[in-house]
Amino acid sequence: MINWSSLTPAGQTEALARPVMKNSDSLRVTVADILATIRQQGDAAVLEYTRKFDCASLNSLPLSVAKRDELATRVSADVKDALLVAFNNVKQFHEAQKPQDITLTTTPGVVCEQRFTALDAVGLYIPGGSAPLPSTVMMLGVPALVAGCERKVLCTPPNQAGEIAPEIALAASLCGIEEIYLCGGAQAIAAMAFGTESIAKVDKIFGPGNSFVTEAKQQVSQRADGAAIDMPAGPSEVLVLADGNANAAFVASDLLSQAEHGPDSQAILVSDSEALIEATKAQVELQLAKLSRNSIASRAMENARYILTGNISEAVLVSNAYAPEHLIVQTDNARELLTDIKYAGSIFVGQWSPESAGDYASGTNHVLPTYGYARNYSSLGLLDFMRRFTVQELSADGMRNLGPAIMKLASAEGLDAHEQAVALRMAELEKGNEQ
Ligand code: HSO
Ligand code: ZN
Repeated sequence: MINWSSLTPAGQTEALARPVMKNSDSLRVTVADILATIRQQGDAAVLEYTRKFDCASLNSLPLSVAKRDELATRVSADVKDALLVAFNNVKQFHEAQKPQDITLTTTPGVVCEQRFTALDAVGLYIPGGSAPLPSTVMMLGVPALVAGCERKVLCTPPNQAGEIAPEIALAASLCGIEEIYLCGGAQAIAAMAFGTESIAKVDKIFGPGNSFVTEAKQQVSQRADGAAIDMPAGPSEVLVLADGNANAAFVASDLLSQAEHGPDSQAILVSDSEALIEATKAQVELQLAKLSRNSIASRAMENARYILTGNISEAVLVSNAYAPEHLIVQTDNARELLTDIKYAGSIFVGQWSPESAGDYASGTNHVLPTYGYARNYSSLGLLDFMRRFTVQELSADGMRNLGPAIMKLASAEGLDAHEQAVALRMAELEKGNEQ
């Protein structure tokens, strides 16, 4: 247990430090090599990497819509019902995010507009790994569907049978995803960013992944011939802020839901109650023993931090300093703390709001800024699948009214052609030629 007020400022920074990310030079070089190979050799290279890492017998990257639908029929009825509940809530919440266009007259005769349009082609990356996540297909696919993106491309590594999990297929079908390619890792990111014979290039790539995927996303986002990306990523994390009245079993279960994602997951409890911290630790031991992913969760919990503060306001300051991906507030009057909470990817208010609700089914998006990026990045939403642009129109009156200011500024910047573009029009208007 860390006693916050006994730490020096440097000690406090250290107590909240995240693990150093392994963007080693060797990772950078390996990924750069993969990207270059895919750009030169296209499908053949993607297929070769996929045979090496995922499925030795794979002979083609696309998974047809017919196969998607056949796989989807294998999902049990109750899982299908649950997926539909989640799909409907996520869809409702993202539909409510539709932005309003703006039309404004700034000066008489000068009209400025802001409009929104869907991105044409989006690439959705779904990792393979120890747990295939159909929930993530929905978190990426639903906003793409609601935004109206013309092409929704999903890349995910195949299993050894050269297929994908039936739940992934069903989630893809609910979201209207028709282009599915059986590939993963940096090679999949490269294929979507640069395009290959069978995978046409996309405009922006979304979704979580391992360090290779994250590095590949960073690299393609820096190239003019690459693709934009959703956000930088690091290991997933939760910070639970709880007082002495919180239910220790609930708190422990929230820490463990994060821990079971991966050995590098970060779980932090901040509380003003020593008794709650002790009770939570005991609950963690009890619950951990029964988890099927016990070994993953135990490794993550070795790095868990329990921080004791003098009061709840100080606990909020600790949370703000950490800027967690998920913040769970289990205190009396939890909602009242919202005004003081500055940085968090998503906030779960009160004891009946576990992270699992947002991970699966409440409606909010579970793709969130990790690694402290909650300070300057937002949770994924509809607008990430859209582009904003402006329109303007000046009438003759608008030109008369605004022209002098434009000419003054152009001349102050020494940009004669800019000034001329207005002066010529003003001269025409002075002659009475308004057509
Ligand atoms: N907690 C993860 C999302 C997830 N949880 C998917 C379960 N399935 C990152 O926010
Ligand atoms: Zn989760």
